[in-house]
Amino acid sequence: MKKMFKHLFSFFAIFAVVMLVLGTETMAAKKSKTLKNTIKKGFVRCGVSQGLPGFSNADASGNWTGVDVDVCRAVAAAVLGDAGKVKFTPLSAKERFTALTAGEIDILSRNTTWTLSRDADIGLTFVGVNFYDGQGFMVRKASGITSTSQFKSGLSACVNIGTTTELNMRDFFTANGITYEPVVFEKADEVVAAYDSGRCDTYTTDKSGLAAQRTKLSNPDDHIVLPETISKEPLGPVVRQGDAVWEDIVRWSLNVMIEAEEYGINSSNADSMKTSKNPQIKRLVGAEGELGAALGLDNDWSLRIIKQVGNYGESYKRNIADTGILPTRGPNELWTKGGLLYVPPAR
Ligand SMILES: N[C@@H](CCC(=O)N[C@@H](CS)C(=O)NCC(=O)O)C(=O)O
Repeated sequence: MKKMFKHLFSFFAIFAVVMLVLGTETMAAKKSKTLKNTIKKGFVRCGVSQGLPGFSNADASGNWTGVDVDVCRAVAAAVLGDAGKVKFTPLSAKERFTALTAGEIDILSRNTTWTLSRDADIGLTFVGVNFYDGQGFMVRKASGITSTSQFKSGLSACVNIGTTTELNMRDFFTANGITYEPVVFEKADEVVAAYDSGRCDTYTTDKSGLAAQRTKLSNPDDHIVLPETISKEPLGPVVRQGDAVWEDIVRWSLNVMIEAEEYGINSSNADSMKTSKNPQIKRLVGAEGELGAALGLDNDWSLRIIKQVGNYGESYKRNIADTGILPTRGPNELWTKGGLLYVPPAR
């Protein structure tokens, strides 16, 4: 009898030790298949555009830059400790959602508009907004058109397939009783080339897209973007539905960039902010609280994002303002400065 108790005791002791070891093996990584796989692979798998300056664009040596690229770099800094550990997959608008749901990528950060039908679609979860946009039209200056109110039935419009752009354009022309000829292409460069060669009277997409693509035209100065904005295009990163931990990591990586700007924390002063008197600043740089643990990460996850990628303002300046694409922030200014950028508090 005594011997049996002894065996039972050793069995429970071993069981307890095994449970303890398994338990400490990062709780969140266990709950998140995506986080676990990302750590195993050693890089974040990020779906981007096929080349949209300011948002996601590769240079001649294959280095990707842009505000959409920076969301994935922020996640890599948080999860893997290195913003450089990202594998980018260029995707057309049509391909992007399937690539995510099929598991080819783990974050879709590709000027993607958050809409009800996309969000409610089985398989997709939008985590936030990294650029507030709206759809516009570009025309040749020589056409004499300065407002959409001058559009006449029969006009042709170059557009990307698989976008909200196609749908908004239909709504806009229907509402205004104008008949039109959509000229659709899958690749953005085909749309730009078709418009540039005179195949269409107008080129329509998100206004940020128009500003970016205008730089690719043979004579950008021969074209204007009309003042009207016909839709709301809140652009943001998307993850596969069903991995709540990964969803939180991506959402809060973006939020940290925005909140860091709000609190005046940037890539150069982040370390020195550890001794700030403000508890919220201290939390954002990991000197107080346990925000990292809440996401299954270490407590320097957010400090690394700010140091390696920068705050939202730094990313915007580097990618969109200084490149001349959209010199002013417009709605993409912080709420404290009259803009729309307002993220829940990281606390
Ligand atoms: N925001 C819209 C439009 C996104 C879109 O695909 N726009 C085109 C025109 S700017 C684009 O990204 N082109 C770049 C590319 O395909 O690489 C959506 O989510 O449907």
